[in-house]
Amino acid sequence: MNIDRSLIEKLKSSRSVIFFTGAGISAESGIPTFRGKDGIWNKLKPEELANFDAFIRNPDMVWEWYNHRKLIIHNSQPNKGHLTIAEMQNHFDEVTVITQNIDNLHSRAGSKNIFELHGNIERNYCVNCKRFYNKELDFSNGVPKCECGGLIRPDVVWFGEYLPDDQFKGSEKASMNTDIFFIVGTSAVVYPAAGLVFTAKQSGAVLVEINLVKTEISSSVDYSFFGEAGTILPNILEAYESSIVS
Ligand code: BJW
Ligand code: ZN
Repeated sequence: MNIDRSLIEKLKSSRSVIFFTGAGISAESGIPTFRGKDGIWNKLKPEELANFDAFIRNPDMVWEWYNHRKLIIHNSQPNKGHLTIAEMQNHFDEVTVITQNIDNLHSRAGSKNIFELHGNIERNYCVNCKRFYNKELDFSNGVPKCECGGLIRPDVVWFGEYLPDDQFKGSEKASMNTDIFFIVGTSAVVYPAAGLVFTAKQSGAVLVEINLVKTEISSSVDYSFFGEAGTILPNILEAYESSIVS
């Protein structure tokens, strides 16, 4: 694969690198994406599953969906894309992962500095008293309830809900101070997460997109790579490493 010389030169002079990731980076681990060719939302309606009103209306259905996805995630492993991003920590002073994914695979791959914009499927909390329940939940008597009687929900961000303030503010600050901003495996249609691309651009970062197809932000980036993240990321790292030794 041909990696532009100018991108490698930019990487060589970079101190800080961000990887902004979406469902596409986990696709090669066997976790379905939301949109696109094999996206789950070709079959299921997001508004019926990923919002609070749907949960209150039909908690069984929403929990069934999350338990199904939990099982897939539990049985999956980080792929070459996640592992290459973690390996970048050996090459740059500051490597930040900003992920929209809830699957924990960046952490399992060894990335240290991670902002999770849409929560994490391993955590749960009571909708009433907000107490956290992070151990295995008991579904033997229907959907799990808190000691206070409230419904327990997954700690993820649904449509119409605010993103965790610390995770979003931290991501914004990092995006304003980075040399290179990689956008990997996201359709970039969900806001405010996708807005970070423009925060980074306005702050002077070089934008690099890796995706199977063109997206909403493709016309705004400096470099585009079309293909699988698990192939392209290792190729970029390899080209960078060989430029250091030569
Ligand atoms: C590969 C690959 C491979 C495949 N290699 N690539 C109108 C305009 C603007 C905004 C809005 C609007 N109306 C409403 C809004 C706001 C709304 C929004 O953005 N809606 C738009 C969709 C229209 N946003 C919100 O509601 C957010 N909150 C908010 O705005 O708060 C303020 C507020 C509060 C109160 C009132 C009003 C406002 C919250 C958004 C929460 C999103 N939640 C979800 C579910 C999380 C939990 C869970 O996982 O179950 O987050 S939705 C879903 O989309 C999930 C994802 O994180 C998110 C983004 O998806 P992502 O990651 O980009 O995946 P895909 O599937 O879309 O794309 C995969 C890509 O990978 C594709 O491009 C493939 O080609 C590629 N790919 N394989 C490389 N191997
Ligand atoms: Zn409670």
